Amino acid sequence: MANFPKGFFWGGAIAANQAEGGFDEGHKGLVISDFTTAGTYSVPRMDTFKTKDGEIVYLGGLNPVIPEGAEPVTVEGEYYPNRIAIDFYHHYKEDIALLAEMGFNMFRMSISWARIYPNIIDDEPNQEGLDYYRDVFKTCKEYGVEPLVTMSHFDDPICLDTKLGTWENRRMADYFEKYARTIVREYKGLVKYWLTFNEINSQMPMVPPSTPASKVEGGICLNRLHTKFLASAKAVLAAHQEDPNCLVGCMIAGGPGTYPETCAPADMLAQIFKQQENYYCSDVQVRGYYGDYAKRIWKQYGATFEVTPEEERLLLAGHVDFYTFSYYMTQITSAEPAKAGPSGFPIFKKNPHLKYSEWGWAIDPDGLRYTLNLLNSRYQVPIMVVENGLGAVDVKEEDGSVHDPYRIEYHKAHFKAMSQAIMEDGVNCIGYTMWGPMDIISASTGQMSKRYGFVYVDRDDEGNGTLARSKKDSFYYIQKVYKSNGEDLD
Ligand code: BGP
Repeated sequence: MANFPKGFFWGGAIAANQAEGGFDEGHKGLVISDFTTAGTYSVPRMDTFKTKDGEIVYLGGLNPVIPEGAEPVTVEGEYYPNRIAIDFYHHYKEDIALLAEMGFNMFRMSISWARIYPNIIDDEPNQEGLDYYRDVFKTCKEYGVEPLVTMSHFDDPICLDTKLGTWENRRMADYFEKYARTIVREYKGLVKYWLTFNEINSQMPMVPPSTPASKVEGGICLNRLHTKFLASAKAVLAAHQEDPNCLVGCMIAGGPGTYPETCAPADMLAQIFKQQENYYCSDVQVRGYYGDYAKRIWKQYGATFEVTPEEERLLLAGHVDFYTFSYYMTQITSAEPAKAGPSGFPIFKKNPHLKYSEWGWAIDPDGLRYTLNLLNSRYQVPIMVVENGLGAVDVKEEDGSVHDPYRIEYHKAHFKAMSQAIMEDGVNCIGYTMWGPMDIISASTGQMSKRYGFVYVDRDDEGNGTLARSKKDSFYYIQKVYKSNGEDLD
């Protein structure tokens, strides 16, 4: 029996703000990550702003609240790694050629909204931005690589937060629809697969509902998410109108892969609640309506927004065509709530059955099989794993080689688990795009040294290096796997 079905998509994924650079080129508008400092595993990244009184403030966390009237500011002495990133903006031809050489038949990337509508409310799109992505997609086509394009990957134009009232403003859904319509129309025939918002559930309230801050922050997050659901539904409808052949998916962080800490009933209930939080976004986006448990979550976080009958109809009509998710790790849940770490991410208890990466992420290939099974039985739509990989420190040898057996082992184990889920368990998983096929800037820490790539990029955590690309050992392993449609995994 084959390991993977014929026509399976094999690829890798990047995001504009973590790879492109060219932050002030091509008439692009500014985005929040242009003002996000570098961090480490223990030092959180910060966004730098100047208040209307001239005070410099550092804002952290996943959902920072920008003081009224504050504007982003470049602080001398700070390093902003996303501004140049790995300069995919100028290296895309070389990079896509390397991906094709590895046998990629799919490449997930994102369009930066600010390259298309620098101020969101502009009447006309920015032609330079349109031309840039057109050439990227044409290059993919020349190599037989199918693009999978995320419309929004942690990359909101900054004016959204400073001038347009954040995602709490329901009009954002209309602006997003306009943007989606423009890009789908523009790239019809070049791009068939789209995703609306990357890891939309990363905007879920992070603080445990029992803490006082959660009542304000949590309510705001859920209200903002509601606008994003409306925006996603509008984008799906617009995309289908513009290009009836295109398919639009959602993108969820992590999937519902969690384990109860013990078999105590209270831990099991905590596990179910945690999974419901993970289903919160995908239920709306895939099924077209909020799950019954949403009422409990709204109450816990003090969310007070109304869902109008018109919005209900929109969400139902604008459900997505397929489900995608990022899979890095599983988590432990227990009745005792997780504490928030320095960068706002909760710190979960360690699973004694698993090994952990240098950045503390659980390595759990079987969890991928378990997650795929859960998702398949819940949604019954095609699934793609659109992020997965090992962030690790690589050593470049004198002769330029990089020996990364740990990365090969990681992917091998995940390929095997994915194969079992598909071929033995019957999961309808149609593709896999690992994270960061060439090294890029880490989203959580801003580091280059957290490398996922099969292609090494010469750049360090302070912005030094030639940006030259070279092949790691894993490059040849992946080439063997992808070119054999997963037949040769060893
Ligand atoms: C996901 C994001 C990506 C990516 C990845 C790895 O959450 O969608 O943007 O960066 O995680 O995380 P990191 O870069 O922090 O290692």
